[in-house]
Amino acid sequence: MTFSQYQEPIIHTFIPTSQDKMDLIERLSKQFSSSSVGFQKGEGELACCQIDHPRAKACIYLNGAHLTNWQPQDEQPVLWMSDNSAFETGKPIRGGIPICWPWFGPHPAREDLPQHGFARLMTWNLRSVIETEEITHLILGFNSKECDPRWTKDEFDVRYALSVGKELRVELSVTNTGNQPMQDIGCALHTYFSISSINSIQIRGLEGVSFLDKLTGKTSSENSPLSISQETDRVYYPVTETVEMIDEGFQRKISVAGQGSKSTVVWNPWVEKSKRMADFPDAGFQTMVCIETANALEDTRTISPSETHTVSQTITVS
Ligand code: TA6
Repeated sequence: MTFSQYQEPIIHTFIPTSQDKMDLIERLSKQFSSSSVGFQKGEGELACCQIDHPRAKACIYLNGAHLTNWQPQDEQPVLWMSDNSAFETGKPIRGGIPICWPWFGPHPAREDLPQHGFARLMTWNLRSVIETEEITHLILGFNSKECDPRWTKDEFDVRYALSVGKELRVELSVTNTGNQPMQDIGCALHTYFSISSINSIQIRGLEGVSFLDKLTGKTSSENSPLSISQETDRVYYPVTETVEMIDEGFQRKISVAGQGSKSTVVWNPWVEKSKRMADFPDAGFQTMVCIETANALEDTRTISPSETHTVSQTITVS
């Protein structure tokens, strides 16, 4: 079926089925498969949604609502994936776009809670698939009733919308469904970009912006575009401009536009930290860099009862 036949977007809304015998993949296929969307057991037999749209290919795992691949038509893959990543329910996937929520980094008060929150450890529900000539649009979600009560007392509904096409837009929306404010909510769309070589890129748009160097604890700013030649772990704040990465080797510019966020994280583990991460190849630092649209450090948010806070990242390649 070609896309020109579509007059209106086709909307498949997931209607929870009763307890049936079909396994997750069959159930998803029955509810949502269409010309650009299919479901299969991916790495580690985890359920994943494969998108094969004329404008772009993509792969999303229900584990963490984790986008592991986005490749626009006539482009190389834009996201970096670790060859050593774990693919196990409840474990973070290394690469693509991990969703860090409802805190970024270590939990501010509790060592027993996972780094970067629990959203990337959850198996999310697929809620809708919309297809048009330009994009395939998915919404995944979960709510506080599905969470381990040890993690949080807040009541919420989390939605993650992906618009996959010539450009990629990912949008994390949180609605406070309780009657208490949700305090100090942090997050990061922790995007791993695939690059030709760490020596061939330059990051623009952060010149003059203050950043916390997490390796030294010092805050400073630089007036020139950022090149990376050592371990880099910086939280820039306040960021108001689109961040651009120029990749001489791949002859492409990747633009990262954030909304609902004033902090951007730039990370490359370099040599020693790469060796210390079991799910990260020793040489992996040479072909990746993270540019993360975040609510980190002083940019965490309070979400009032019945309020919705949205953070989005729009990525374009030229
Ligand atoms: O965003 C940068 C960072 O906070 C680094 O400090 C490093 O820990 C990275 O995230 C990866 O964290 P992860 O828990 O995914 O290994």
